[in-house]
Amino acid sequence: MDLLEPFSTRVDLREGLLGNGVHRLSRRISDMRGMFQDEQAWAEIAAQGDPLVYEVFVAPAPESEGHLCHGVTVLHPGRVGDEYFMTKGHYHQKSGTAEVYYGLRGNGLMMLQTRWGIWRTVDIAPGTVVYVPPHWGHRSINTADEPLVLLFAYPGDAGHDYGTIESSGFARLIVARNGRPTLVENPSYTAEDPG
Ligand code: S6P
Ligand code: ZN
Repeated sequence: MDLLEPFSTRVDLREGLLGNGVHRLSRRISDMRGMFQDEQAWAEIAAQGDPLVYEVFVAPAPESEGHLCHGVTVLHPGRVGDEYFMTKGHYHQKSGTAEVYYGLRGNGLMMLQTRWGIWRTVDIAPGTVVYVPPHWGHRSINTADEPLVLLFAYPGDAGHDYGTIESSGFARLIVARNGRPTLVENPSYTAEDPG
């Protein structure tokens, strides 16, 4: 039997997850080509400083069956045009795997969607636990002026499918209207055919 040594990590609400072996991934505006509706605004922001949109800090749990991958996402505040900063969003490659998120700091929402275009939003704030059931694609959106910090855990063998969201998007967008987060239809969304 492969026996992994128990370990702990520490969450810092500004710096993310800290500890030995924590892996840090950063996505800047330039890494998110095609994800925001206003392509001109995206290009201007990418050319003028290319700010960090989010960072993911992953604890050193193996990405394999039986393990729980876990970590912290720090999603910075900002907008591209009137669309709030958000994560790329993905489905799990192994579609029947779920995920849990726990809000640590800030305010925002999770956008959830099935491949056939059923969508839901769930608010997330400090103390909120969001359950992402199997088969739902998910994206986090920061609707506030401070970082949105989320703890997450998902099965180690879940895997990530980014391609579906990259090519089809989500059915709804969250944009600022009169300073308030508002749900609008995504004109470029295409659902998969349920067959
Ligand atoms: C992984 C989990 C999170 C996201 C992170 C960044 O299953 O949902 O760790 O990876 O919030 O989002 P994304 O869409 O770039 O992976
Ligand atoms: Zn996920």
